[in-house]
Amino acid sequence: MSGRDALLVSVGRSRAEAEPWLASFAARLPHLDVAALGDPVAPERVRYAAAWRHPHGALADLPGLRAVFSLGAGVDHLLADPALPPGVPVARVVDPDLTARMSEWVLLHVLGHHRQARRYRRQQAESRWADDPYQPAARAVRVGVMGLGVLGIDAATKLKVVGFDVAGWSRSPRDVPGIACFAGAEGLDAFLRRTDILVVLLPLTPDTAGMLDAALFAKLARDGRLGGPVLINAGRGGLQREADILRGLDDGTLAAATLDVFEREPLERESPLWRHPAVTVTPHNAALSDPEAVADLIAGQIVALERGEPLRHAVDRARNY
Ligand code: NDP
Ligand code: OXD
Repeated sequence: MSGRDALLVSVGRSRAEAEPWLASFAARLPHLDVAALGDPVAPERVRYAAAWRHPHGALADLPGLRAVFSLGAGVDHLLADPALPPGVPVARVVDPDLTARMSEWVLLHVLGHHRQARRYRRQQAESRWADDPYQPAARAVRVGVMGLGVLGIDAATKLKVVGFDVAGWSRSPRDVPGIACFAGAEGLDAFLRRTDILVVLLPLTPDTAGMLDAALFAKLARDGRLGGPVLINAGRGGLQREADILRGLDDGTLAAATLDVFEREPLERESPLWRHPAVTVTPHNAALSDPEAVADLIAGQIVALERGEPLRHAVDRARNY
């Protein structure tokens, strides 16, 4: 084995999952050995790690580790590892390709609820020609985006361009042109009260875990034009209480839901969410990380670090995102 610095890549549980990433990194970082978890690389040679849902403990005992890169925008999968070395900086993906994909998904599903896509699919299956003369204009539909970060701001801005009446909610106060901004626990109720379609793009942290529950759904607007509030979650499954979503859909607290993320993934075949007529399920693919784009980003970050520049897109480990 060489004595060169190494990048350790850990994706899921098998080497096969890591394969496309290994090739992408090796092509961009010829001065490093690019190793998969389990490859024979001396721990002290590992300077960098790039990980997505790695086995907990796999990044411990690497004395030369300078930075850990998430292969996605979220870092909850890394920070949940109690053995993640405490002093090592963690960076996440901020990539225009990923951001654009997420906004496409959000627009698709907000427009689908607004223009009653499920209803017309059902009618077509029944060969039934029936119109709804009371469809509201986009400007009469209030969309609330939870999380005004990289993804939330892009989605909110594009929803505004379509014509929706858009608000956003974040931890600290934000000023986004054209968007009514609310912040913190003190701003949450007012934000929910004016929301017909709730779009969730929050990270999973100890503060946000489980917050999409019955109490929150009960605070959404009851006077909207869609026959009841709609939930759209592409943040993380750990944000939501699925039993409360199902109860809310059945008792009318919620009119419909589109979910890309789940308490347990893959969503179990037995989950009633698959079959509920008011639920749309997508398989955690609202915004996939493209190995080429993300390898470009991370390779650029490593080269910049080696030039002595600060790590870009580092997360605040005390804040958990
Ligand atoms: P950012 O870190 O850029 O933004 C996070 C936003 O959430 C910020 O506005 C932040 O507030 C807000 N926030 C965090 N904690 C709280 C809180 N306790 N109360 C209120 N607001 C809070 O993240 P991104 O926009 O890049 O990504 C968001 C999440 O989307 C990721 O963490 C990931 O979980 C998910 N994701 C899902 C994908 C999918 O395919 N389903 C793909 C990519 C990402 P503030 O502005 O004050 O910091
Ligand atoms: C991400 C994701 O965080 O794909 O990037 O969920």
